[in-house]
Formats: sequence, C-alpha cells, structure tokens
Amino acid sequence: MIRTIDLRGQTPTRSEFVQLVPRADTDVSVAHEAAAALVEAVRNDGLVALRDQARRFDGVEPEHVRVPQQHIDEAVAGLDPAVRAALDEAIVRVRQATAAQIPDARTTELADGALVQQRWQPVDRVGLYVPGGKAVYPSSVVMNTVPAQLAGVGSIAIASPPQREFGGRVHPTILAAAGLLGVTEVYAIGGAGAIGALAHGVDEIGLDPVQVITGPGNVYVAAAKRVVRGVVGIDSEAGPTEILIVADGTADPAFVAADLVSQAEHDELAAAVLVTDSPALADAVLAQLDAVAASTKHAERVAVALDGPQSAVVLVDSIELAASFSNAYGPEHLEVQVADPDAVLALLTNAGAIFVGAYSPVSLGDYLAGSNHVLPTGGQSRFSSGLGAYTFLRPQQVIRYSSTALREVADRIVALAEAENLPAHGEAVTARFTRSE
Ligand code: HSO
Ligand code: ZN
Repeated sequence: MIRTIDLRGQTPTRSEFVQLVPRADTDVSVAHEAAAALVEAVRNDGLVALRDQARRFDGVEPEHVRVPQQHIDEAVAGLDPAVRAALDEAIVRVRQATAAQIPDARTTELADGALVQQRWQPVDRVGLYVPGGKAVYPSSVVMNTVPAQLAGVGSIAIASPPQREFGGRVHPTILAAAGLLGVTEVYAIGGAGAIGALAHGVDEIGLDPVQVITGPGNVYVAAAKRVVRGVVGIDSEAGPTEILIVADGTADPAFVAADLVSQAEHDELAAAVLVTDSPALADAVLAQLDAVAASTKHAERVAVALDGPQSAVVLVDSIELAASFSNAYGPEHLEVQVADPDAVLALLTNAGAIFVGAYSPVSLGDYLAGSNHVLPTGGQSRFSSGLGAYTFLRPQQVIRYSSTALREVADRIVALAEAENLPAHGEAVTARFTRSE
C-alpha cells in the first residue's frame, strides 16, 4: 500500500518537503574502480579487451563487432508492422518538436563595424549507448538519435551489447530502430568497455572517438561515463524514473492511478507521487490503486515501487502548496490535472517535462507526444534539462571588428592590459595602428 503523508494544517519548508519523500539512492561510485579498469583495458587493448569483456559480461562473443549493414536492413524488414508504424510516427513527431530547439544565429552590432555573432555549432561526432538485457527500448534510440541528427551532428555511432539470445547480435528491435533513423554505424559492444571504446576509439574496427556520449545504462555504464567525462561530454546521469502528479478534486482518480502505475512499471526503485489538496481525490485514488497495480503484468515490480519510501500520496491545504512541493522535489515527469492548469503552470519551476490535462499522460511523452523522454531524475531538474538538440550544440561567438571599430576601443584595451600587467596585450592592438607606411 502506498503511504499517505497528511500535511494539512502545515506549511513545510522546501527542505522539509524534500525529506518527506526521499529519493531511492543509487550509488554509482561503488562501480567506479571496476568501470575505470574496463575503460582502461579497452583503451590499451582495443578489440581484444572488447571481446574478452563480451565473453565475461554478455556471455557471448559477437561474430561481427561492427554490425554489417545487411543485419540492420534485415532487422528493419523483420519488424512487426504495427511497431514499425508506431516508430515511424514517433520519429516524425520528435523531429518536428525538436526542430524548435535549434536557435538561429544572431549577430549583434555593438558599433559601426563591431560585430559579435552568436552561432550554435554541433559537435562532430556522437556515441549513443543503448542497453540490452531486460529493458530494450527502441523508443530511447529515437529520443537520443533524433536530437543529434537535427542538431546537425555529422557522424553518429550506436553501441549496444551483443545478446546471447540472438546469437551475439545486437537486439533486432534496436537494430531496426537504428535502421529507420538512417544510422549505419552500430557496434555490438556493451557495458563500461563500450563507453571506453566510444570515448577513446578502437582502430581495428574503424571506431573513431566521439565527442559526446549519451544514453542510459546500468551502474557500470554510468560509472564509465563519469570516468571518460572531460575526454568527452556526457548527458546527465539517469536514475530511477519518477512521476509526480499535482491534482485537485476535478481530476479523474482512474487516470491518476493508471499514470502512477505506468511509471512504477519501470523499476522497483521508481517513484510515484500524488500531491493533492483534495482528500476526496486521494481517497478515490487509494481505493483503486491496489487493484490497478495488482492487475498489471509487472504487478510485483509495481507493488515494490509503490510501497517504497520514494512513493506517496501527499495531502496539502492548497494547490499552491502542491506546486511548492513539486518545485522543491523537482520531478522528472510532472503531471498537472487541475481545474485551472495555466494558473498552476505559472507557479511551476522545476520539472523535466510537464504534462498538462487529463489527456496528456506520461506514456504519451514516453513514445509519441513529440517531446523527448530522456529527462533529468533525482532532483536534477532543479538545474538541468532533458536531452535535446542543444545537448549536441555549443554556443560559439564569432568576433569581427573593422579597423575603425578596433581603433575606437584601442585606448580602453591598452588601459585594461596595463592594469593587468599584460602590456603585450595592448601592444597587439597598437601595433596595428603605429606601422610606418
Ligand atoms: N519513462 C521512461 C522512458 C521510457 N518509457 C521508455 C517507456 N520506454 C523514462 O523517461
Ligand atoms: Zn516510461
């Protein structure tokens, strides 16, 4: 049974709110040493190390570490038509919504002939890690690949572990998703070693180092990403998924219960939180939640997630307090099911993505809304965002001054250069104007 926290009559502070519903903690640092050793082995021994790690961790050695195009094409051809249509639709929608994330270049003219341009430059090459094992998410291939493509990244490599079940090949659904997206460079490599391979490259298989690595994975993958950070850029670390629902008495309890269960399905450590100012809604949700949770395929996992300390039904005095709770918590997914959603939206600050109204469940965003489902967990939405085209773009300033424009500020530069005891800085400017003809 999910626990109820009754805060009626109270106005908790931000930190009290956060302590009331603690996150399940996953400690990545415990895997640091092992991950660092695996990354180093791949850096030093390349393909030999990758093969050795595949035997040890995946229980199978891939026949082809670089997946032949024919295997990708076969996977696309073998895809269930309904799944193919759904992936096609997801790709179209995510492309459309992601296009809005790409800023135009802008030029500021600070004086006559004094120009500073702000442009957005994609990184050259990225690596996308796709886990194998029990969670095979072709939707995540879409969510990671489309933003990189729209950002204008020229070269994309996908790494995914060889699967014993498929004779050492990458999972066919993953291959099919890659094929539908037009990604041709896929490697049957997994775990920390795959992160090392993407970061440092592996000559023997023509794997060039990438500049940014994104994608979820187990604790070793997360630790390996920490190890290579600095050599490459990485996306934010993904913890167990979270849903927080802010709802009032107008919300439909059946929708609320279904949505709580939907994200609890991912993981025993998933967090499902309802914050409401309506005791009647809380009662109605509680009355059906157990039955909904018990009747779903992954009932055991869902029950553990809902019963955990990270999940709760929280009763507060007002919808404003519910919004304050949500802001303090900083959920990955936030649903707003209230009579006046715009008024509540105006109060909300921290969330990975916000789903408004009775017909915008998180599952819509997981697959087909057009928004991205790679979102900050564990309170990281307080300072970061979900994955997007900007993950692969760098703002870059281009400076272009004319002779007259430079001359106009020459004295100022000399003054500052002298104040900093760096006279050669000033001389680099005056040299341009003191040349005898
Ligand atoms: N809700 C997950 C993403 C996902 N759901 C993939 C289904 N497949 C984390 O945002
Ligand atoms: Zn999901």
